[in-house]
Amino acid sequence: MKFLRLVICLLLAALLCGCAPVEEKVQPASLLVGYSQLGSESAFRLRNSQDMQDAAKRHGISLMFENANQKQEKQIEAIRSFIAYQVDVITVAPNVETGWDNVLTEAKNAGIPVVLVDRMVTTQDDSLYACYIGSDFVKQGEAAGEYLIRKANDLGMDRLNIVEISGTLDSTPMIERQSGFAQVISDDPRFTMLESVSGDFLLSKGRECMEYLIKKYGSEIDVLYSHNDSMTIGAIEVIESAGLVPGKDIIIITIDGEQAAIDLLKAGKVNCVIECTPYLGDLVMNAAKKLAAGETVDRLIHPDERIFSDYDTDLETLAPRGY
Ligand code: GYE
Repeated sequence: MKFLRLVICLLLAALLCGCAPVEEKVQPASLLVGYSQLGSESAFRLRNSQDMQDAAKRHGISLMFENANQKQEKQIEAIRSFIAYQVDVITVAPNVETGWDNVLTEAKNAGIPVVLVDRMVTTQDDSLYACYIGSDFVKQGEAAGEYLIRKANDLGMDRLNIVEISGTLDSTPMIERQSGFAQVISDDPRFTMLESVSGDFLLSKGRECMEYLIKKYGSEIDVLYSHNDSMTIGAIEVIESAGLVPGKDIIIITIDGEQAAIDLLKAGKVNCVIECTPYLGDLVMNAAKKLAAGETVDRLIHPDERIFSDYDTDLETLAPRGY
């Protein structure tokens, strides 16, 4: 009883002197975002994963990160777990473009907005995702074609045989890098596409593809158009083993812009590196915050990207690429 009297007296004293106990400052609940990452197949992908996690921390967002290791069914499982957790926003880098309608409809029915990161999906129902944040891959393919035309003109070459090592079949970057490049060169009679083979964005498969192409076409090959730097690195090992000089006997155009590719460009072993930035985290987290607040965002959000080539004079001043 005495204790109760003491507490009441203390509370009365506090109230009288206006220093009532301060309300516990309630932290706003941080957003909960789910990210279904497709895998770990390249330096680009590893950096994208890290950047998404770093950006979530910078933005005070709780990120549920799931890596599917190149398996679409694991991405679908991850999205279903995000729905069960009732995350505020779902973000996903879809490995391939098809097969998403059912799970994205489940997200829509759960009232959870979806942000596509780095790759698109093919669907008849545009309401299944709020926006796409990533590169314009058609533009990247077009840039590759435009570089090749410039190089052919400067070298005065009237016939060039091309081989293409493409990315993961049915993935947006593979489809659009191939179409963008073809759109630019297909009307030019100097260019012949000998063959396109898929290296699945993997260094090891890039090596296998180049072994196959060199065995089949040998010194007929004038140009290698490779959809990512990892495959290019594997291909260059094979080109050199065959006694050919990369960047001279074979003009090499590659995409991503990882440090290793820039180093090859500086060494003259690659001729053109088209940047495809993995640093999408801040763009994604900004969009997630807006969507969670009920705001709309642009449907397509492309990062700024540049082209590096043997025409550049600033290669020695480039900042480290970070991937
Ligand atoms: O070019 C490659 C990665 O989706 C744009 O996927 C990305 C591509 C990138 O494996 O390195």
